[in-house]
Amino acid sequence: AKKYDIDKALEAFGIKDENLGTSTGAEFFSNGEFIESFSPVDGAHIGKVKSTTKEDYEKVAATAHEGFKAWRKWTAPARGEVVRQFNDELRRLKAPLGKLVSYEMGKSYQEGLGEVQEMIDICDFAVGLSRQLYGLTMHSERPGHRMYEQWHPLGVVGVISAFNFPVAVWSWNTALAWVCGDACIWKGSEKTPLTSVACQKIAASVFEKNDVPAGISSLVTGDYKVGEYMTNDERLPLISATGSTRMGKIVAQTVAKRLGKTLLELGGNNAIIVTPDADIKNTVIGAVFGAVGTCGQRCTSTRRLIVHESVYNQVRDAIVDAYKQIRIGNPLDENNHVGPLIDKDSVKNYLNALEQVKKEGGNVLVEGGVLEGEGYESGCYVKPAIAEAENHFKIVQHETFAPILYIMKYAGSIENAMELQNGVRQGLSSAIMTNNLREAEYFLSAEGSDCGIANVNIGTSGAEIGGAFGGEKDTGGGRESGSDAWKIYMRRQTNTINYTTELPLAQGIKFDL
Ligand code: UN1
Repeated sequence: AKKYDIDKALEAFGIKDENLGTSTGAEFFSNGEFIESFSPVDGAHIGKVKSTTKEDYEKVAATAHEGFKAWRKWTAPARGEVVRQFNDELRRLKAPLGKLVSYEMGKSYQEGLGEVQEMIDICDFAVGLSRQLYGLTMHSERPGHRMYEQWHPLGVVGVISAFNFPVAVWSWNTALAWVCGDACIWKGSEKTPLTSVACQKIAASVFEKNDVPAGISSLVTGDYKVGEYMTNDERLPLISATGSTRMGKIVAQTVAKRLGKTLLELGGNNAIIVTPDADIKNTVIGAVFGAVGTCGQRCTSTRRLIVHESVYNQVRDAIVDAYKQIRIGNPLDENNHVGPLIDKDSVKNYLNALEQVKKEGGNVLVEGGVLEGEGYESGCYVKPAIAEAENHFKIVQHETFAPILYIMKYAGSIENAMELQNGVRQGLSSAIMTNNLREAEYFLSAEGSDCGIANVNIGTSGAEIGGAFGGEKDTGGGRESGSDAWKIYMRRQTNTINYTTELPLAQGIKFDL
């Protein structure tokens, strides 16, 4: 296969020099150590980006804060127009950005394109939203009074995103926050620093052309220490963070200490329930894509398959059979379904999980393992595995960010499957495969799935941007993307206006002077 020319690819975004890493939009600067980026695709060193020091961060936060004061005075549709132009650039750069995501992160090129498509979609959504930041009006209990609420820009929003969706999750937050009138400081994953720089360059070019104040799109780079600058910063009223539950608990506590707000999108442990009335063909497609897509590194990846005993053997055999067709290899080659894991630490976690499930009594149906030889030199390519396991196993209760699918049996009614599905700490995505209306409606009812996402006859992953995205319990409770998720990026104000010559008090209180 022809080697991917990273220098040429980066040129598409205007990335040339090496002193990249911290930016308020107008310029890149940094005094920190270099963070090296290695591609999991071929192990190549593909670039380096400087990390953000405390002093750098101070400059970014101060600029963003100043920028916000000007940006909030722009009308929302005018801010929407900037996002529209940003979206034009995304459409123009969809292929190179999708490829860069694929090369730096390791997901298939199709999925890299899909991720950029999510950016395009959320920008479209945000542009429309810029004319729909509606508040309610209410009837006052006092005569000659009018009451309504309005939504004002919130301030500087901190966005901490993960390697697995290195560009889309940033845009879910920023596209909305920008039309809402906020400035954003983004810390992307230190595992995918080049894609962050590419996004920042695209935004900066459009923002500059439109004389958007400096700091409205800001980028910081680094590990958890840079995240701590953000979570401790009182100038940031909202921190939106995507990542592990462990990380989310730390972020939540730190931000809560200063009474800031958090939007958390943390781990999942997503299951598909397969009932006796399931369409087996669609079940197989949904489950296999859910389990092995993005090499099992989506928050929404299918981790568990809960299958009714009456169809268990049939479903198990069909899925094991489907795994034989999976092509693992260079994700830029469109013939491959599955690319590498993000890095060797991740490979270690994958191997540990496989060992653990055996130790706990699991029965491996499709053996895993690390691939070696030509095309697999990075050491990050692994075989998607399936194990028969029980829900209470420690390893099944834990989210392993890798293509391991646990399959388990349920007997009797849908209630039993529901108990298994909800019997984990995480609550992001869930699905049921059934053509039985009663089962489907039960699954969607108050007694049903306790997840933020509950699907019927589709898998657990691949949510559209139009809905609110997020989940309950250890998933953190946040909602981003569509529906009314925009409200968290604004502050609500209730206004009461008296247009009479009297001053009546609420609750009928008399106060005569
Ligand atoms: C994530 O894994 O953090 O629903 C986001 C999906 C994608 C987004 C996943 N649209 O699978």
